[in-house]
Amino acid sequence: MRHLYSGKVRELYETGDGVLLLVATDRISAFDFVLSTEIPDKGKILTQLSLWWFGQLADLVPNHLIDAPVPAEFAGRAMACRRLSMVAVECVARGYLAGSGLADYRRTGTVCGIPLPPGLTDGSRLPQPVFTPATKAPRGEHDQNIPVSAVAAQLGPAVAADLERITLEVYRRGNEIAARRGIIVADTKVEFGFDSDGVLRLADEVLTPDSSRFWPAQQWCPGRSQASLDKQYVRDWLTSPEAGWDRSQPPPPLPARVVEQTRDIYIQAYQSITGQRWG
Ligand code: Q0Q
Repeated sequence: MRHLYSGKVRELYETGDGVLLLVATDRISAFDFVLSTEIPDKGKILTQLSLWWFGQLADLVPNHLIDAPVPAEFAGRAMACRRLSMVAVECVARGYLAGSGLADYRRTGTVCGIPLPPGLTDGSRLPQPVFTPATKAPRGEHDQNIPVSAVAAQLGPAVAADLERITLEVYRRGNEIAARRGIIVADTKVEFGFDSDGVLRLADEVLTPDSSRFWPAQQWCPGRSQASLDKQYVRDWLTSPEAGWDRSQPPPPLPARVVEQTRDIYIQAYQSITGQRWG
């Protein structure tokens, strides 16, 4: 097996017969650091959630999954995929204002050149979801938001229109399904690639708390940063006096109770979204 890429919390391998394995680890990132403490089963839970979402979205768009065996060492936390020619654009859909979208709005009143109504704030729900593409930044840097016109210049207007349409459809369906379970999907990032027949396919992971902002709907309150469904315990502990984290240094290891609380949240999210019990 050949190791191709390392991401913050994921690895990409290629098997001997050309099958790609998208492997999720138990690593967790916060404040742009990969923490030294792992969350047991996080890789398995998010992989199974992603596989469930691919099934829910199969009528909207073909995907990169193939039915191929996964090595025992990655059991449950790897997706076997066909190799695609990846689209070099981060396809993001936003239904709410946060992160780089909020920063762009505060600076320019727009996101990716799309004018938004005045008076919006952190966590505001947008009048309708917007497609906000970004360039793939080098490791350790943040992606740069770009206008759809730049995607059309790079890939052609037809492909740009397909990326926008499908990204928004994936977001809408994901947010609708999650909302019924009390979870707001504020935004999500999806990746696409072309297969050897030129078919555009949904790739990577989809609608996980690592690729999306998951907010508990009951705690949604525009005007401040929203509680993250999966990472708030980690963030709150890291910024607590108990942690004593010197921000110029890597974060300290997490206490066992924070690890267990976070693992429980991933299990609860999986069970409530998919309707299937974990384990
Ligand atoms: C591909 N990645 C992501 C990544 C670091 C994953 C390239 N079907 C595919 C896929 C997929 N998915 C990729 N390439 C060709 N065919 C996925 C961003 C990066 C670790 C894991 N990069």
